[in-house]
Amino acid sequence: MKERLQEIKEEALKQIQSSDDEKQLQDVRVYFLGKKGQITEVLKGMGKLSKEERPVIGQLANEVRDEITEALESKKTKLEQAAMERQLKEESIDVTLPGRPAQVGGPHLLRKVIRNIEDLFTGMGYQVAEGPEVETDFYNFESLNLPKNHPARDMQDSFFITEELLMRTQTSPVQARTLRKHEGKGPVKIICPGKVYRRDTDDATHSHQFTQIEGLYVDENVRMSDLKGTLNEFAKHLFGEERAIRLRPSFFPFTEPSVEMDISCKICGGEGCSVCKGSGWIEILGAGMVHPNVLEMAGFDSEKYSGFAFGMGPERIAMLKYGIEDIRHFYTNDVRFLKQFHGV
Ligand code: 2NL
Repeated sequence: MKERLQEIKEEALKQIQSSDDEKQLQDVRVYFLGKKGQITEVLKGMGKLSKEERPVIGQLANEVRDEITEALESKKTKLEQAAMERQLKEESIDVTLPGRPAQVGGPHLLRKVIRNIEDLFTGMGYQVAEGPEVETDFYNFESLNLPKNHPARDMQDSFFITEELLMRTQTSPVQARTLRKHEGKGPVKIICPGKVYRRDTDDATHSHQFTQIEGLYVDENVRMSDLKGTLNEFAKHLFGEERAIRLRPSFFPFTEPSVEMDISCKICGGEGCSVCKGSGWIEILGAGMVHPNVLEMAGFDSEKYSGFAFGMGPERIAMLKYGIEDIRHFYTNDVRFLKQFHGV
């Protein structure tokens, strides 16, 4: 029996040594130390031993059991340490690797065009004014010489919210509100950028939501020549010193007389090409002398005061300046499109 116990011990230690996971160790434990294990098997034969031999074998069996248990424990610890080391190695971070560059954003192209125009006009003494996008029928239409049922309202299909409220179709109501705040006293010199809404079907040149910049200068003795000089400065600032402007008669309900401004075509130098449709001129904005009715409705004496106003679409300006062929590019915000203008 002594030899058998010795054999069990050696065999167990060998198997423990060659185990390489916890499941194998558990099997070894059951096989040698379990209820039906090898040591129990040996102890069953104790009955045949003499009184003197029994405690000796018993003690030896205990020692073998303790040694195997200890070997199992220490192997288990070793396996756990190895697993931990492997995991640490796999999950380690190499802090010497180069970092990923951060994506740097920038203002949207439309924002930049609007800012550029704001900068020019604030340099000429204008102030930037803003107002609500949900507007009353009064400020959006009536105060601008567009009474209810006036046929000129058809020029701007609108999103009405109630009988009296709508999404503004132009930024002019901001100017009408600002004029009213001045309580009949000039000068008023403002530029109004912002979003406007019209019931239009979206395509390459139309959008149901777009932006506008309007300007207004009201004071004593403001004349058409002041308008022309201001617009000339604007055209040269945005499109280049070599550009010429021309004013053509037009119609707006809120100005009289009204004009449309064209700039000379840069692409063909006035010869005529596809961009200017053969005319040598490109339409940029609408303008005119503020209609006396608009001044009176805002509380200004139209005998004493006069003024000019103009309105333009920053999308159109940007499309001409940067050769953009579809207005929808401004709103879909594909970074590949936006990125092209980070430097401008
Ligand atoms: C265009 C034409 C224009 C105005 C806007 C205006 C505002 C007041 C009084 C008089 Cl408060 N006029 N605004 C005047 C003429 C033209 O816009 O084609 N815009 C894109």
